[in-house]
Amino acid sequence: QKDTVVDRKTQTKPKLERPKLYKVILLNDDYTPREFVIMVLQSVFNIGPETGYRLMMTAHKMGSCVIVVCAKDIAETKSKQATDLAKEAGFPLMLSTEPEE
Ligand code: NFA
Repeated sequence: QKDTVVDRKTQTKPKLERPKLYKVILLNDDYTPREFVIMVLQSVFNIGPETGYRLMMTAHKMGSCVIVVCAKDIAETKSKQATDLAKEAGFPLMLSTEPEE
């Protein structure tokens, strides 16, 4: 049987579904100290002090703030790590995840 030759121009690229991305959201509360929030952003997300301060203040004023957008498992692991750090220190700080549009 002869090989079928497909013109490169008529070939279609296989379309791979890209995995949905998730937002990690910092939620404001009345009790977690500002400095502690900045420290958690630093240690869990490698976010420096200036950006950390800005994100913390955004959540403080607006009620919540998107910290990072990433794969679902990473988003869930990091939000749990951050929430657990706060829990161990006795603060009610919460981070949640939600899928991007
Ligand atoms: N609202 C907190 C306070 O005034 C600070 C805070 C910011 C907590 C962002 C949680 C998230 N100490």
